[in-house]
Amino acid sequence: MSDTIHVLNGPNLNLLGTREPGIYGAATLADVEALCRDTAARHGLEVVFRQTNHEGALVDLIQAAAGAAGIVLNAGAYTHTSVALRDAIAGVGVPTVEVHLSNVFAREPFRHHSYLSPVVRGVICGFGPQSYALGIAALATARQARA
Ligand code: CA2
Repeated sequence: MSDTIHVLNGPNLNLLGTREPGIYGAATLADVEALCRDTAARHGLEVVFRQTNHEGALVDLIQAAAGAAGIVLNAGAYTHTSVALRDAIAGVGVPTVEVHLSNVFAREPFRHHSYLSPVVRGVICGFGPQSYALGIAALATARQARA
C-alpha cells in the first residue's frame, strides 16, 4: 500500500501570505507545505506537494497521483468551475479530500457550489492551513481502516 499523500494546489495559491491576509491569513504556501510534511510524518506518510495556476496541469497532477494513499486538493477557484477536475478525481480512484483555507459558505454565493464535492471522500473548509492538516489526518485514518 502506498505511503504517499499528494497535496495539490490550484490557481493563485502561490500568492498566499503576500496579499489578502484578512481572508487567507499570513501563512505562505511554503508554511502550508511544512505543516503538511510534519502532519504526514506523524502518521508515517510521505508528501508530494505541488501548485499550478493551470487547469490542465492540475488534471495531469491528479492523474499522476494514481496509486497514492490519498489526495488533499485545494483547487482554488477551479473548485467552482471545473468539470475536467471533477472527471479527473472520479477517474483516478484515489481517496480525495477537498480542502479550503476559507469558509467558502460564509463568502460570496458563487463559492457555495463545488463541482468537486460530489466525487470526493470529504470536504474541510474554514480552518486556514489546518484544513490541510485535518485532510491528511482524515486520509491517514481511512488508510489505517483499509489496512
Ligand atoms: O479558501 C480557499 O482555500 C479557496 O480555495 C481559495 C481560492 C478561492 O477561489 C476559493 O473560493 C476558496 C482562491 C485562492 C487565491 O489565493 C490567494 C491568496 C493570496 C492572495 C490572493 C489570492
